[in-house]
Amino acid sequence: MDRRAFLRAAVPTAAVGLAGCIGGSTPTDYDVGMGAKEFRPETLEVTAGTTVTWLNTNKQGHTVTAYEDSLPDGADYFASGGFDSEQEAREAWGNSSGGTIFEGQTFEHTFEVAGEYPYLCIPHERGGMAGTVVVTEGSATESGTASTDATADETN
Ligand SMILES: [Cu+2]
Repeated sequence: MDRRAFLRAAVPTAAVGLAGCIGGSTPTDYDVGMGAKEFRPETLEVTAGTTVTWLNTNKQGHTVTAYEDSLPDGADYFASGGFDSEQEAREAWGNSSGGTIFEGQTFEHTFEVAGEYPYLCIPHERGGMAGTVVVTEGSATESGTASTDATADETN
């Protein structure tokens, strides 16, 4: 295949991709924002099966790194950079700032197992930058249960 022809053909697609990822405004559809030294909100509650999106709303680089020892039984490890363990994530950060989420970038993780998931930002660990995702049992079909609970609260 003629390489020049291929490149010409590929340019429009690449341009669209860039517009979607970088050229656009900061994403507004996220669950947890990263400030200078904190996650907002610090504690997020979701139902099992929910995909949580973190967005770095700050100029500094941050990480989302799960505390491995605190994960619920059977839960997948998660860390920005895609590392399989906390040790791996910490080593990568120490070696080359691996796993950094830069300004305007997002990180996603889907939580399948109920329980509490404490996590931290490695570069700001000493500043206390940490958060928790609380995953409760349930699915979209349980919205009826939630409204029942709300009604019960009102009558009590
Ligand atoms: Cu941080």
